[in-house]
Amino acid sequence: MSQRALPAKILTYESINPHVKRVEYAVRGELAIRAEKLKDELSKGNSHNYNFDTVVNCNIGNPQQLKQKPITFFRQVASLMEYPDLLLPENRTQVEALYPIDAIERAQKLLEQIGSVGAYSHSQGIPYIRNHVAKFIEERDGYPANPNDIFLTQGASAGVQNILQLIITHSNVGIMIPIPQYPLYTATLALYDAQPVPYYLNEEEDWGLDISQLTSSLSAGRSKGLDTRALVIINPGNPTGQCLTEQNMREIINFCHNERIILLADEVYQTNIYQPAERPFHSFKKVLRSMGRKYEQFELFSFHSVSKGMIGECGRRGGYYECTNIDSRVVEELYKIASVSLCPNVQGQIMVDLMVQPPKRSDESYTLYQKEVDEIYMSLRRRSTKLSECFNQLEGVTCNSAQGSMYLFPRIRLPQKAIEAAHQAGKQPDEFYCLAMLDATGVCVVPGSGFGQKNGTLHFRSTFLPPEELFDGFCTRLQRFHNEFLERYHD
Ligand code: DCS
Repeated sequence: MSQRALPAKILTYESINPHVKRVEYAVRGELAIRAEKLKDELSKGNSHNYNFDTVVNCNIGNPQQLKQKPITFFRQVASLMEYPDLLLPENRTQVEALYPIDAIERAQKLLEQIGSVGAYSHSQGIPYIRNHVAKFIEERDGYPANPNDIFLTQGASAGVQNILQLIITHSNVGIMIPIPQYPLYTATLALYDAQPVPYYLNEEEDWGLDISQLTSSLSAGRSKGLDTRALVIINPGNPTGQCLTEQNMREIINFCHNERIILLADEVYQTNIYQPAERPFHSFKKVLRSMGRKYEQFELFSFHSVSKGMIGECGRRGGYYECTNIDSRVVEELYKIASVSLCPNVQGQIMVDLMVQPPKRSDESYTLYQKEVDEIYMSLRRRSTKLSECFNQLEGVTCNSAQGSMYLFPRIRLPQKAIEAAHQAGKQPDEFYCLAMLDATGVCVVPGSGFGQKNGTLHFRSTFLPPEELFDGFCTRLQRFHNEFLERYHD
């Protein structure tokens, strides 16, 4: 009897979950992989093959990878939490010589509440820290917050994934997402088998959000038979950097209210605001509360993170989400989901505590803390302007300034010959351009196609996080590359 040969492996590319295969995440995609290879080459001393001796990662909003220094007070507390024997009486004199008294006191209080950072904590997040988060939200917004509605998470990513998982009940569920968007959203929708319902941001209006876009996008989704249940807003935007006006936010809330749509407000860049007078940050929670009783059942999830702002503690994986007007039985189910993963990592939770309760004016650490935050902020603002000026000088490139966040999303216009060459190479034209830029300059950016863009337009996303001293050289190299590229593919 002939036996059919079985594949050697049970788990093959063909046999895994097809939803996993549909996931795409450009921020760590082909460009980033090529950049790692180049770094490896350079570290082996092969720099003579290239026009540059360092690779600059502008592909990811990861400030400390690009030498941003951590906030001293935060690391002081974290280090005492990591090694609490430093707080024993016999070490006191030495520790007081090294650490300011408020860092010591903060660590002592946290230790009393938490115990060892090596122990699992409450699944929803340490209650003491959730109280601080609620207080922070109350002070930011001027409206009450309930610690029981707050979930501490492994970065904002884990929170977004949990909430989308909760909302997606079948494969015809539609989730409204901005285009361009941060690919966490399309990736998670692919994973949980739901359908993106794209709405387009308006590049000509500084990437503003036009309510008529929401209406037409919703009807387009409905005409495809989609059950659209939620709307994602990224404010300030990634990759587009826009910051919504309060009036616009009211319109969005009103739209969701009329259409019975849940709002997901991704507010991880809430302190990365570069035009604070014209475009201050408002949280959706605050705007919602200011709209009165009519909206008292309005369902909102808001996300925040320690990865962004002036903190940039991406590797700590700390964040939280707040549930507003969510049915208590649904919150219980979210607790159950959180408990399946036991708890968010404890050092990440501590970082959230420090973010929401930084040193106060009367504390010993205040002056240094404020100086560090101000320096990072001013430098980010300068860098955002310098880089957008640099992009705007390139032929055929236009770039809006960043009202917030850490990114610029310039539009590029490529000659037809370059577009044909890209297709011949099996690449998207923006990807082709970005790969050529990486090979010529060592600067790694992400093609616009990874975020979505209006048909017929091409972009790339660059962070403005590299250290300031690299900027001039960086712009000169970019200029040279761009001119050569245009010349090579001249129509
Ligand atoms: N939401 C937005 C809008 C983000 O930009 C990011 C990270 C996250 C959520 C998730 O962050 P954490 O899980 O670390 O809290 N931004 C990615 C990016 O575009 N570059 O770096 C990471």
